Amino acid sequence: MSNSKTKTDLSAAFATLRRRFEQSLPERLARMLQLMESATADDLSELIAEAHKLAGACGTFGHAGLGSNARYIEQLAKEIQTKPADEGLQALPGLQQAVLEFDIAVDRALQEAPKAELEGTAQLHQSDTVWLLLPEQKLSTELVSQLHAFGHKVECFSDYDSCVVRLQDAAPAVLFAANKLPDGASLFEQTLLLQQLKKQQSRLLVLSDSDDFDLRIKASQHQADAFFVSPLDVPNMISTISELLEYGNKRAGRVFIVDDDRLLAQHYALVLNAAGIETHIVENVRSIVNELMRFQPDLLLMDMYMPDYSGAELAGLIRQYKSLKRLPIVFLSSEINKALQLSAMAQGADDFITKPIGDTQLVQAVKNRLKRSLQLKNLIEKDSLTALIKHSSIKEAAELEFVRSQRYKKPFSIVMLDIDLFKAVNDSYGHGTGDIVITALATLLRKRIRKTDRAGRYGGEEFMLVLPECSRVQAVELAEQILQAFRQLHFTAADKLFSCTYSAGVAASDDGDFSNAEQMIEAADAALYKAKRAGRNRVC
Ligand code: GH3
Ligand code: MG
Repeated sequence: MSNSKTKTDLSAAFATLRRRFEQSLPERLARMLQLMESATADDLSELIAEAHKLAGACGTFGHAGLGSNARYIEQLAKEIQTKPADEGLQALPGLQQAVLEFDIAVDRALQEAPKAELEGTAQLHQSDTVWLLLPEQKLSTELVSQLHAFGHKVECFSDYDSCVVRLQDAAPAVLFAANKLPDGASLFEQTLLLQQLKKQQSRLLVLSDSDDFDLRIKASQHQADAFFVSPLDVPNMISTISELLEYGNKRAGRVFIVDDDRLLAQHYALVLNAAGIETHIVENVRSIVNELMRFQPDLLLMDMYMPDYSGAELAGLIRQYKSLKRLPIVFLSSEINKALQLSAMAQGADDFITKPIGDTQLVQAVKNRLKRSLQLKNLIEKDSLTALIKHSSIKEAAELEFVRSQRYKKPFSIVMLDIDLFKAVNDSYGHGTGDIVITALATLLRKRIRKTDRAGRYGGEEFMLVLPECSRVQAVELAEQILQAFRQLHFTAADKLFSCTYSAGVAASDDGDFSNAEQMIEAADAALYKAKRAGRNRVC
C-alpha cells in the first residue's frame, strides 16, 4: 500500500469515527438531561461517569471546548455528591444549568462544518542503510564486511561534509560516526549534520576516542542510541545495529488498549497504527488475560474508570500472573487528581497519561514508553552477543507453547541445533572469529523463521527454535533449509576462507507421548546427538 493511499484510508477512517462520536452526542446529552430531572444519588453517579467519559473523548474527536463543559459538570456533580443532602439540593440548579449549557454547546458544535483534521503522525524512516563515518580505513573495511554478512546495506564516508551533502537526497537508518576525525573536525560541532539526522529520524551511534563525561553528555543531548569507546567492541556494535534496525523496521511495538468507550479506543488504535504500532482493543474484559497472552503486547494502555471494573482492579488482576508481571501498564485517563492517579498506580501500573491528548502527543508518549520497555525487555531476555532470547526465556517460550498447543490441539515443534566442531574454529582462528560465526548463525535463524516462531541461544554454540503450528516434517525441512544457507556463509580470518555446519535434532509435540515441554527438549537433544554421531552436518 502506498503512503498516500494509507493516508487517505486513514483520514476516511478518522472521519468515520468522529462522525459516529458526534452522532452519539445528542442521545447522550438527552440522557444527561433526564438524569438531572430526578437527580437521585444513582443518577448523580451515572452523570459523573458519563461527564468523565465525555471530558476525555470530546478533545480527542476535535471538540476541546465541549471537553471543558463536560469536565466542569463532572467536578460540580462530584462536589454535590460530597455535600450534606440539603446543601446538595441547593446546588442542583447550578448543575442543571451547566448540563443545559452543555447541550446547547453540543448543538452549536454539531452545526459547525466538520473540519477534517488528521494530525500529521511522524512516519518511521524506511531506509535500512547504515552509514559509517570513521577515521580508520581498516575499521571501516572490517565493519562493512561484517554488516554485509548480516544483510545490512552500508555506505562509507570519510568526512562530515560529504555526509551532509549525501543527506540532501538520502538518509541512513543509522549513522555510526566518530567524534573526531584525523583532520581535527569534531562530530558535535557539525550542527547541520546533526540537525539533518534528527529531521530524518536517523539513529546516531557514536565512536569516541576516550570515555569522557562531557562527550557522553553531548551524545545524550543529540539523542545518540549508543556510545562506544575505542577500541571498538565489534560484535556488540553489530548487535546494537541489528537491534536498532529490527526495532525501526519491523517492531515499532504492540499496544493493547482497554477502554470501555469503543469509539475512543478505535481512534487511539488508528492513530497508533498510522505510526507503525500494532494494536489490539480488548474484546471482553473478562477474558483480558487470554487476550493478553495471545497478543503479547509490549505496552498496555488502559482507561481508569470503566463501568464494571476499574483500571486499578484490572492492573492488580493482571499482576497476579507471573508472565504478565513485566508488562508495562499505562493509564490513559481524564482523571486529573494527582492523589487518585497515584493511588490507582499503587496496584501495579507504571505510568499515567492524561486525556484528552492530541494525536501527535499520544504517539510520542506511547513511543517513548515503548522504546524504554523494549530496551529493558531486551536487556533482560536477550543474549548480548546474538540478540536472541536467552536460555531461560526460550525455555519459557517452549513451556508456553506446550500449554497452548495442548489447549488448541495444534502440533508444534522444537529444534535444537549445535555448531559442528566449533572448538576447532576457536582454536584455529581465535575466539573473536568464533563469535562472528555464532552471531551469523543467530542472524540467519532470526531471518528464516516466521514472526510467531522464537529462536533462542540455549548455550554457547547451541540454539533452540520453538515453532508453533509446525509439524515434524515442516520443522525438519526448515532446519535443513537453514543448514543449507549456513553452509554457504563464508567467513574470513587470517586471510583464510572457511565455512561451518551444524547438526540439529527435532521433536514434534504430536510425535511422542510428551507430558511437558522439558521432555520435548530432551527428545530434541537426543535427536541432536544422534545427528552428531551419524557424522554431523545433518538434521535428525
Ligand atoms: P561438536 O561438533 O561435537 O559440537 O564439537 P564442538 O567442538 O562444537 O563442541 P565442544 O562442546 O567440544 O566445543 C564447543 C566450544 O564452543 C567450546 C567453547 O569454548 C566454545 N564456545 C562456547 N561459547 C562460545 C562463545 O560465546 N564464543 C566463542 N567464540 N566460543 C564459544
Ligand atoms: Mg558444537
